[in-house]
Amino acid sequence: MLIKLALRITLVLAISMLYACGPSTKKEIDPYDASQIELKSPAAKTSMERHTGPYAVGAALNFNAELKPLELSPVKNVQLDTTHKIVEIAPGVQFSAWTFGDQVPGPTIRARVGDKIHFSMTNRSDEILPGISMAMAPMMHSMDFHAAMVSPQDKYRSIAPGQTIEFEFTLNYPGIFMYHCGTPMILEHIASGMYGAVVVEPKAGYPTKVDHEYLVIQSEFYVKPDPAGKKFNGAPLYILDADRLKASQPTHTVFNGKHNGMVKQPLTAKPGERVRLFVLNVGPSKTSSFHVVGTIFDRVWLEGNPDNQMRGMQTVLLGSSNSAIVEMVIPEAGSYIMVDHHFANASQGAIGLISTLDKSKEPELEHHNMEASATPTAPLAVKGKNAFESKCLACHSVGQGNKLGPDMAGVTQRRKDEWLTQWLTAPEKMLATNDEAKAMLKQFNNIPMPNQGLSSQEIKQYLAYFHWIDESMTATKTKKSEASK
Ligand code: HEC
Ligand SMILES: [Cu+2]
Repeated sequence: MLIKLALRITLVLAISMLYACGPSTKKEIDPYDASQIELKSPAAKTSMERHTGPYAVGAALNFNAELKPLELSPVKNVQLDTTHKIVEIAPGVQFSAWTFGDQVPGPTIRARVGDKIHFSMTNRSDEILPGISMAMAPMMHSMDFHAAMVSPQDKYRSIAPGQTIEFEFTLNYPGIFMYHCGTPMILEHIASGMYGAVVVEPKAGYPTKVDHEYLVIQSEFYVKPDPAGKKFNGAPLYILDADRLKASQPTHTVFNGKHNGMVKQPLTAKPGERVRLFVLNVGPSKTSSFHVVGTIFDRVWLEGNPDNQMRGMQTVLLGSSNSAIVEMVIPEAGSYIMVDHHFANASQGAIGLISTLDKSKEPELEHHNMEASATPTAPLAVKGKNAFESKCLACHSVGQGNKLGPDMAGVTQRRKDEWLTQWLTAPEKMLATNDEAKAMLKQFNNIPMPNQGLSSQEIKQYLAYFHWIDESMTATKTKKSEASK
């Protein structure tokens, strides 16, 4: 009995001692301590043996915004060849680009801390791609991985057309790391499209669970029509504008390589779901103030490393080659707008949507931002636009689909000016007497539009604005169909 009691006391003592001095005696190991990370890698090899076939090969590669889950092999074999190619960066803008893996941005490599990347690349800028026998002189290129810790003189050396370079490195830090061509003039190689991302997960994965993972890369283009008037598929060919590039005056600022690309094809999520965005600002010269209209970033991991955590952020500021993982909840049904909150950049195309709606139901979405970047010049229409934005946007959109009331895009095509004037003067009278108005009321959940108390002069301004909208949209459409001829 006594022995038992003594035993029990010693046990309790031992446990409490463990608790008391546990944290202070246990040495925290810094996961980034030099003893914990791998700094050695074999020398790069170059050869004249060229890759043939596909330009991008590897199970760890992702080609779209939606990322596949991590592929588990500890060595990731990745082949990304360089090509010269024409890519459409905005409707009708065929740009003469240089690529990794034949796309802009290049494919995304997904891996995890401790993995080795075994990389190989053939400079295939000398291959003549179908339809472009035009002058895009083959040239030297190279690969610079921000995810690596290696000698740049060894691994990042430039190779000539037809050459292949191969090297290996270990991923030591989690994050979203840029890769790009490092051949002088680096600025020109990046602005021509030679960049992409490596997403490196922490060894034990992320500390949160999400329903969707998407990649958003922001970048600028600096383009001008080819001075010799060259065409591609009937549309004018655009080339790099070196003057604008040096002056940091982009013509397009975009997400994932395409002007308003994710407005046309929104990322999707359901109400209540948690979304993880891997955001990288490539630049080359602008800063991004990344924001999602309608929600708050629950967590922001600067550079994509959960060690660098911030909570409850409205925007995250990303310099050239900075990145962040942002996680947010989609609160309710709607279209949440991703923008660079430097609105001059957003109006150049850095805009996209995370939508709970079926994208096939929102065919007019793409028009919206053409409106945002354009402004009428006629004074009457300008007044109409300003008045519309302060009095009507609560219930109406222009080209963004129906809200409480109908989308105003195309309204002058559905209704005569006379009808619109009567409607705006006294909607309640129209709802009582006019069959079209009655049908519309039914369609809009029997919510009557309140009389806005507008004067006849104000109504003229709204009509001028609506006509300008529909005319500029037709103009855009005609331009597009000419381009596709
Ligand atoms: C409180 C919400 C609300 C506000 C504010 C509002 N509207 Fe409306 N509007 C509606 C609704 C709802 C309808 C659809 C008809 C109905 O249900 O009464 C409508 C219909 C219209 C139509 C007819 C569209 C068509 O396709 O025929 C026009 C034009 C219009 N509104 C213009 C305006 C203008 C201009 C303003 C600002 C001065 C404005 N509305 C402010 C709710 C609103
Ligand atoms: Cu290059």
